Amino acid sequence: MPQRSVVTVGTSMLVASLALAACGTRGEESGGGGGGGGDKKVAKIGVIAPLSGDLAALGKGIQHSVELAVKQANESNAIEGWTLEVAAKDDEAKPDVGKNAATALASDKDVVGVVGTLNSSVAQSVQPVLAQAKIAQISPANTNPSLTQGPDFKNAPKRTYPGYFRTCTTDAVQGPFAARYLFEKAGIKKIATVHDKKTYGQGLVESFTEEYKKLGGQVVAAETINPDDDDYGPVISKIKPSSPAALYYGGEYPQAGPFSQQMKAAGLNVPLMGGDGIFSGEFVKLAGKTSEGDLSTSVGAPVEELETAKTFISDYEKAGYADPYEAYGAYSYDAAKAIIEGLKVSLKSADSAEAARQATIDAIGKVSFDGVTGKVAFDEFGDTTSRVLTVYQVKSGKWAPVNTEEFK
Ligand code: ABU
Repeated sequence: MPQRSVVTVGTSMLVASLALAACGTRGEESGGGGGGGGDKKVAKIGVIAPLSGDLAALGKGIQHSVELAVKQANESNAIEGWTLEVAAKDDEAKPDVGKNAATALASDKDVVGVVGTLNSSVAQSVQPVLAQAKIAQISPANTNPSLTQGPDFKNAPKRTYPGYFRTCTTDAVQGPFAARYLFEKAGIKKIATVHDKKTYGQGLVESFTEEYKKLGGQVVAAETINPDDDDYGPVISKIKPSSPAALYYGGEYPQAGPFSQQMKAAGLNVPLMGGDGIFSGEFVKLAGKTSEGDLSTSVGAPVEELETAKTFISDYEKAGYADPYEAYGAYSYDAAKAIIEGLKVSLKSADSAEAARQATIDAIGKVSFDGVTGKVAFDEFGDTTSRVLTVYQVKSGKWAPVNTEEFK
């Protein structure tokens, strides 16, 4: 049975769900596939992600992967006496909407942890709200380093939110990884950069540029676009005379796809490379046929090639979700599992979910298990201990892995 989710249930089920949740207990029949008998207490794992708009493909993959982890935990009676539920909120990829979503989840006494957000810029407004409520947050996708290590992460890293963790690596790794691939492996010595002025895009280009120049690469143009632009002609015209051998793009696929298409159409016929924000089938759809040869990096090894991901992939397919797990599904599943591992400790002797919030944060900091994406554990900043990344290239209209490495 698919796991119930606050945003996906029908009206009558939602009313029944709210009535039962108000009591803080749930009978087995309505407990979402839980084992064991008698009444159970309810603990909720929130999801904050873009469930509508341009980035919904990635956001829905996050939501369903959390639903799968929760469904399986209930089926195996992972936490005796407790039923887990998913409370998913749409952040529309906007910081202010994300803040409202976090506020709503924080005011729900049953919420003990949140998986999300997708966007680093949204995380910046969600972190303080969840921190104030002592709710653990694990992002499967935020890659901006400042979220875990503070604004001066290069010189004086300092953890700002003790309840914030992530299962993906950061752009302090992803940017240099891309720079080394382009300079050393692809032999590209002259590049142009473009970013969308957002937290993720700007940070990624900065960390890429620093490493690329250190290696001896030449940045022949460094341009920006606005987050709402859709005509990139003027920027492409500025870049073209500098004759770069490739273009490094900081931002996400809704703009990167059309940018790639427009630059090729304008005769700037060189590969566009971006980070995990463009690693989606949606990029290829938007960029069209001329995206052949474009590149991206993404966190971790290719999920489809991981022995450890085989069960996740087949369980996800069997569950029949309407949307694919996409770039962050496996990382979201591992994030939900990390929260569930924490809850196994924190809920053991808790009278209520709310009373277990701080203990959940403490327990998550100590988890160490073999997840779908590899070892799941966090360092002193809340960052994943894994530094594996992959370069992908568009081949025959699909992203294909070309190089997977642990960054050292
Ligand atoms: N990590 C790529 C997209 C999400 C973000 O960090 O903004």
